[in-house]
Amino acid sequence: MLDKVVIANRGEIALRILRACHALGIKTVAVHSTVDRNLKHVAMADESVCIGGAPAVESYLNMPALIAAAEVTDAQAIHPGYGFLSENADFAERVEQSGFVFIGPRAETIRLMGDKVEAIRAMKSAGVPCVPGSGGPLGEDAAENARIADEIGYPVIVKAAGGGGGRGMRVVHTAAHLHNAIATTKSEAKAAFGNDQVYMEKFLENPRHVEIQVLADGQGNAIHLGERDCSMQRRHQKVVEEAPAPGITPEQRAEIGKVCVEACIRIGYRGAGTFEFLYEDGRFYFIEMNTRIQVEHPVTELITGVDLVREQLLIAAGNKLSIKQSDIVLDGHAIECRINAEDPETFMPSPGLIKHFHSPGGPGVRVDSHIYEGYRVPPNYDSMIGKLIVHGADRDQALARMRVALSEMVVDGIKTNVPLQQRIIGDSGFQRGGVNIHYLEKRLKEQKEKAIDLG
Ligand code: MV4
Repeated sequence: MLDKVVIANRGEIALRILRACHALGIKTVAVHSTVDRNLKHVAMADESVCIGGAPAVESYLNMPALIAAAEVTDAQAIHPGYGFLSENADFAERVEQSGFVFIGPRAETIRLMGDKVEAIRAMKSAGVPCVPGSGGPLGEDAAENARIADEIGYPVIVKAAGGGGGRGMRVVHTAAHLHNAIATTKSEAKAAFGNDQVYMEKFLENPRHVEIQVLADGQGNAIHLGERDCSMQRRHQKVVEEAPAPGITPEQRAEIGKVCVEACIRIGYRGAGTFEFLYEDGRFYFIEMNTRIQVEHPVTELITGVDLVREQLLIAAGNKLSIKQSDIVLDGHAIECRINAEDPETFMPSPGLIKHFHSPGGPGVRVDSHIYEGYRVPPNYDSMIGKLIVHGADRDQALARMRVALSEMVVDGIKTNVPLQQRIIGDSGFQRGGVNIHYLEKRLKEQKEKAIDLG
């Protein structure tokens, strides 16, 4: 087993990783920026190291400082959490070259999945269903690109190979706009990612976002832990996630899950990973793979009973997977509401001092949060201050528990999106289940127009 782990992150996920380490008897090193000395996990860690200034580039993105923190504390491994350097292949490589274990896939795998053209190529050849598309980067020949788009059928979407997560993409509805859209996406991609490669896919108009969680040991063993539905999003930021996805049958789950497991084995995947799919008209279309632990991992934990961060640590220590596919039995339903320090109407960040905090509780209620009374939310980072996750025997019970839990949650001193989450949980469309990725933005737009109507 590992002896000591550096937690190269902050906030709720740093605390989540710390707890998993301590439960395995692993010592922890918290690293933090100058404005993050008062983070909860810093107080709980065995050791802590200040790695730089408030801007993330000086601290949580500062590779030499993070590796130095592992060196001076004599740690063996670095857990990157999510965001920051978690999907940076160069960081993974430098961590390993410095003699430490990167808790995640091999650098080569991260690099492969970071190039969306190569990721799709690899997945397609491993038998994963993908969106009909160019099957490779677009060239300079306008007539050839027009032919590809005609064959796919409009509308199409032009995406940057270096993008992902909603960055660097453009929908094209007619042939007249294609050439310009490609040129613009290319030049934006060059500036944003230093890579002007773009590719084309059929634009799916009303899909759901359904993703499959996997675990693999890099020694020939892999399992899937079912799916999550993350369709409730705004501007590519997930707001509510749930597992299982409404309406997905056990047969569909087993089929797509098996495909993902076989792909993991084929590419020698190691660690926790997520296959992102668009789901439309009963079919799955692969779009991207995430090579990190994800924000929404708790909903999978609650329905499977598997501690995913513990499994990441065990795999990184060189253990074979101890869980078999037949051990994975889904129990009930879980829903997660992300709690953000933001104005629930304008979505403007709302950092500041938390004057009062009352955490919800009761059966099937989990709160993953680092906040406490007297904690000051800094303005420098993501506005997520925690996650409220509930489990129920079925979706209705989970919804009821979330409604009560949200009503118990008190965060005073700053604005939070709790009122927005209450509206979502009370919404008849969400209660029915299976809404698509455009649902929340449509409802918000309607609400805004209604407010104007009323003067
Ligand atoms: C798409 C799509 C429709 N058709 N690809 C946005 C985030 C990135 N992961 C991929 N995205 C999309 N790709 C095709 N071929 C629609 C989206 C999309 C989206 C996807 C998942 C969750 C929310 C979304 C919001 C807008 C657009």
